[in-house]
Amino acid sequence: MRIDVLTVLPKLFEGPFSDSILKRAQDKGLVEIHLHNLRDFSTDKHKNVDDYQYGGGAGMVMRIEPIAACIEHLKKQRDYDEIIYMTPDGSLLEQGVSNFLSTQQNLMILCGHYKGVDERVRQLFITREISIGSYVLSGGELAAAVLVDSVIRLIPGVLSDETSALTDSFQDRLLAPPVYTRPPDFMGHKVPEVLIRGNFNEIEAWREDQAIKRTQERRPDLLD
Ligand code: 6GU
Repeated sequence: MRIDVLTVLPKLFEGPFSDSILKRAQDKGLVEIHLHNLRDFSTDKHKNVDDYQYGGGAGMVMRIEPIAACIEHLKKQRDYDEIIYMTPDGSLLEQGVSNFLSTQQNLMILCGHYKGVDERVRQLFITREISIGSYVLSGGELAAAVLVDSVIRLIPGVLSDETSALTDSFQDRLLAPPVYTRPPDFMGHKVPEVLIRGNFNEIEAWREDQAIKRTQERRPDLLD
């Protein structure tokens, strides 16, 4: 998979993309992440990427020209399956969307900033608008990093334990059951007997039961 990220703050990605699972996925050649600084596509003398909004009001708007130039530049080189805009008014990111995106070849992700992008960018180029939750971030960058992480870990070969992505919270619309490791007794707080006994069927049934209980208590909306 190839992911192109369009941003005014490429530095924000250096941390999340250069460690752990995302680093390993890139090192293994399973994913290529390319960062593009929108400022490099601005043709005015101050390399401005934003401007005042028509009609007045506080906050700058990202201009269409640098964004269009960057998108066209990339589209000339390959076809994109999705051109995603990260925005608080997009549709809420859910596991199913990450699952779908993980099967695609070429993704482009545009990070919004300031008051967002000129509406015509959305009309002309964007195939999908995604928000990661009902709160406002300073820009789309951290949200894009969240999206990229959730997608890349689903690509076959990225996780060392191939099955573990399947037992994540949300993968079957249930939260994950509790997990334990040694010691079996920590100052009187014991690991549940059923896990210690080691009967596979019994453990599976217990986990299922715990997952349902936990989901009922914490995220009843997932069960609807
Ligand atoms: Cl995608 N962008 C911004 N700026 N804020 C957000 C968001 C995205 N998702 C939730 N809050």
